[in-house]
Amino acid sequence: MTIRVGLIGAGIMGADHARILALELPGVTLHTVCDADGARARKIADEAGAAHVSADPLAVISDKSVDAVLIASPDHTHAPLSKACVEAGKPVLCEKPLSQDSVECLDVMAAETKLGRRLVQIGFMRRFDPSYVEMKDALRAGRIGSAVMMHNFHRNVSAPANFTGQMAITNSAPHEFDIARFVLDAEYETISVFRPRFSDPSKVGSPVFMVLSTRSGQLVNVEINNNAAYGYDVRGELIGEKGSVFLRSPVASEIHVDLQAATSYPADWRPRFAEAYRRQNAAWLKSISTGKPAGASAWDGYAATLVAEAGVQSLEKGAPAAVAPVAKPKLYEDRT
Ligand code: ISE
Repeated sequence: MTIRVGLIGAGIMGADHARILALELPGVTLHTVCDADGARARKIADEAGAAHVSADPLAVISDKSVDAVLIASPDHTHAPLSKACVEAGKPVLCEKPLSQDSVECLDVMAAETKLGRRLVQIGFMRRFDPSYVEMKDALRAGRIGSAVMMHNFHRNVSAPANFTGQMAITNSAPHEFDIARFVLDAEYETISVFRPRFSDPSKVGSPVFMVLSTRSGQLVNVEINNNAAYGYDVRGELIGEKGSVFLRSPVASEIHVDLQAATSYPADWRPRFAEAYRRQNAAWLKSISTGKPAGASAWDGYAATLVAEAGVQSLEKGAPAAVAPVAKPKLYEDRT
């Protein structure tokens, strides 16, 4: 049995997902590639061996020969398309963030609750990254004692062309909001966002520095610098009462020349998280076969969006903002 996937969005991440499904994972066929840009859809479909292209996401979702849907279209389409998948009874892997508006996340959860089944997995791929997995495992095993703090650094070479407004907080930082919450197994209470001096303050995606507190008393800091210039660089350290876990990024080689030793940085997130994406997508396909949800749920998507919203408020007001979630629906009680 092969799972026939409809891919919505053939941009950077859509193309990467098409490649992973076509070349790296068994038991899956890329059935349709859908994009508003027909030539782009065709190119990605040809590269990945997909037989069909489309410009209509809703037609892909309702197509009876599509078993599951992968959404990698622009952020504002994520929630409505995920909801349409749930209403069509189809499993969906939706790129992060689920939405930039927490009310839309509630809508998706309401659709799942009505159905009585979880069909949405959010593309928080760091949950599958070996270095974060080891961090969480070390904490769970008691090796570093109780968690006290977590430092997070997220640097891009330059802000993506589609960045507007506060997307450092609403598009980039959700990765950290989710992974820290996942590693610590804790919910946030407050967030404070600060903006340091930057030579071009009007530049979209200028840096932000955030401090979050959890309901279990830990502090989490997050630096987002979408215009770090030198490379794609994600760092992190979890501090426990008896020790700490420091993330290592995969580096294949180190060059020694001219009296120096050097390693290189990737230009974007795909090489850094290649293994995480592959494991995430494999887990998604397995969850479709077994019917047992994997990875981040719509509730996790909501949690990240809610804290991002509070972060934007904090930046605007220049004061800490409270993170106040709705009661967790029963459907999301089981953590994966
Ligand atoms: C982008 O959307 C991603 O998801 C990347 O992982 C992240 O590094 C980047 O900052 C986001 O804009």
